[in-house]
Amino acid sequence: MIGIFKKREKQESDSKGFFSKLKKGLSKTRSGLKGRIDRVISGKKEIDEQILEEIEEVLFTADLGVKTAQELIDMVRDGVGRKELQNPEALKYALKQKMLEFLDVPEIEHPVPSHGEPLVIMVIGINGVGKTTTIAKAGYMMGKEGKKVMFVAGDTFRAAAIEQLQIWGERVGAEVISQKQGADPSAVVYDGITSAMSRGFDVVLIDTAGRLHTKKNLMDELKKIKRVAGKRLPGAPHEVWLVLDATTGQNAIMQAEMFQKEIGITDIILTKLDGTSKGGVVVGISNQLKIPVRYIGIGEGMDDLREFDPVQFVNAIFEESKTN
Ligand SMILES: Nc1nc2c(ncn2[C@@H]2O[C@H](COP(=O)(O)OP(=O)(O)OP(=O)(O)O)[C@@H](O)[C@H]2O)c(=O)[nH]1
Ligand SMILES: [Mg+2]
Repeated sequence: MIGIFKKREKQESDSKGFFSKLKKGLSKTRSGLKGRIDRVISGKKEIDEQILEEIEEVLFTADLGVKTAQELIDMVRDGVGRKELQNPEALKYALKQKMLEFLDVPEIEHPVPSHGEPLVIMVIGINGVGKTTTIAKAGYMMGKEGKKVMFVAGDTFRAAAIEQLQIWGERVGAEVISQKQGADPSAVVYDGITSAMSRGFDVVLIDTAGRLHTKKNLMDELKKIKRVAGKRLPGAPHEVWLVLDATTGQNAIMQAEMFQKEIGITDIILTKLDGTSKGGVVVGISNQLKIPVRYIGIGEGMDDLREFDPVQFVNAIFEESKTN
């Protein structure tokens, strides 16, 4: 039987070290957003039309996406019009609060495995966004929690993709189920889930291709994998993680819309937040897609994936030292 809906466990995080790493990684985003806003309002006592126009420009070029930037601007103009946002500090505070509101996206309901069944997670996204690395990092994290983790090499398009997953599996202590290059990914997934069920695995992470001959091929293949997984284990894949590369900015929003429409997603994983100036895209994705950003990647190491914490993120951008 498929369980009802799961309540996400809050991951314990070693906040301090991670927060400083997050802050460092987001320094370009911070200077592009908060830094520019500070320059616009510095020394000003009141918000006038010229300031409003300059703020508009900052927001429209901060990779938030047009819709989100517009909503922030409307909020600011409204507040100024109603004389609620008259000084620069109030304006900054209001922007921060509104971004937090956008980032507060409820979990998407999805089936959970019944007792004794593995949690099956399908990981999708276009090529190069960080799917395989995310699987490695997530597997490492789950292994540390005492879970028995399996990786399934569902990207059979390239031999190197299978090898890459095998290397990661060895490194993080996860079992890897694979077949040779060119094998039907759905067959590999079917075998993987069967093996995980009979050998008591807790989690199955399915790696998938990011590029096939055509976009239609890719979508058809992902749909088939999803279907076959559900046939083998009703409810599977319980979660579908879409991996997006933060450095692609607003393009990531378009990718999310496409995968959401074609496949359906339960969680977004945003990688490469370290060093990008386009971190504002997190706010745009959350507000536009209403799919929660579950984890963020801030480096290439196996320890560089963390649960996304909106408060921490906004504080890192607006440079405050508190983590909660
Ligand atoms: N800086 C940084 N690099 C990352 C992060 N996540 C992944 N990468 C790098 O991005 C590159 C692509 O990662 P992969 O995991 O191979 O991406 P993929 O989506 O599996 O790619 P395909 O299999 O080709 O579709 C690698 O060099 C990773 O090390 C991150 O959070 N930060
Ligand atoms: Mg890959």
